[in-house]
Amino acid sequence: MLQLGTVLELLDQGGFVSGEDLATQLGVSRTMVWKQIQTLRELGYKITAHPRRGYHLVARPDKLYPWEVAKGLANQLIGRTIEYYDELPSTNQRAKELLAVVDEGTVVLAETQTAGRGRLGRSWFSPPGTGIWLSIILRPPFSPLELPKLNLLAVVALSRAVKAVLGFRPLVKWPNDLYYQDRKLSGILTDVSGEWGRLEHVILGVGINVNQRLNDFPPELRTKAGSLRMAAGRNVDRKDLLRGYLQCFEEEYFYALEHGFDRSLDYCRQYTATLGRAVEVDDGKKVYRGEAVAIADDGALIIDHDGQQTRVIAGDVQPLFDRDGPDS
Ligand code: BT5
Repeated sequence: MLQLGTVLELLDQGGFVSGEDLATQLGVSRTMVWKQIQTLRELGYKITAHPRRGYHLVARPDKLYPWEVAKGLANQLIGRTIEYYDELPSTNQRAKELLAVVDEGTVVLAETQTAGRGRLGRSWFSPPGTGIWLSIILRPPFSPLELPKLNLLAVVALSRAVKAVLGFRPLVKWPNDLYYQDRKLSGILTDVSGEWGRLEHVILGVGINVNQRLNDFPPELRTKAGSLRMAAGRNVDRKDLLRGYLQCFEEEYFYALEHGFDRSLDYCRQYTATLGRAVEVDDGKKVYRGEAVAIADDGALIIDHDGQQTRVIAGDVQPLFDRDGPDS
């Protein structure tokens, strides 16, 4: 597969490249070059061949092939290895199977998931070609108590990446979602393993809706899910966005390793889809109705309700009204 990336680089000069030149530069036979071109065509690359002038790369497919994502990505850890699949039940599940044999920072990626998972046994809609469904394998030196902050960090990195690549800034919805205009663009599912008090592995699963139109979502999601395309009003290059996300994630993660999570938490407080709103919070044991007033330094949400304040470490938050209040 590495060779395919090299062939593409040579073809990517804009014009025509002769089979002979390719063979010389790659140090292989012309038959081998032809085979590689065929493989690229099967992968969806549009390559024309002219008898005298040679090969010409006309178009690339809309696929998240590792060599495409790696182009121009200077990361030291995150996404240095990308395990790519056309289809998986769930990238988190595959990441779990690979834990023992892959390095930290490995990213497991699938064009579609047949059994994509949300939290608490819920399902995650992951159609082919329109989203980014990935898992990042981490071995962070954090305690399990820091997981809520790591979840938020993953959402912050995505918000930053969208701002950098597309120019608008989606908001962080505590504890694990990215929202734009009250629609969910992305969710995070973290699976962990380790002994008490120590995290051995973290599998950070990230689902990002990129190019879906409203009607691509199943009816039950149409009032609450959104995509970056719907927000931007145009088609979004999934490769650019994914590269941007891996860059922002590494930057945010390295910063937290060195200085802690304060910067990520401040971002959550500033660009929040949760704070200052009347909400209903279900922490799995109890349901609170009140106002989300703060995110604490350990990542917990503070709810003001019935004349008292409660800290919630993990749970589901539903706004009680639209953004503009009960009368809108
Ligand atoms: C999440 O759960 O938001 C975590 C989603 C994580 C998905 C990624 S994709 C890669 C990796 N591999 C996996 O198998 N999973 C991860 P939660 O907060 O429980 O939200 C789930 C709820 O969101 C569902 O019950 C639906 O109501 C809604 N939902 C499902 N698919 C959605 C979608 N594509 N976009 C927006 N909302 C969706």
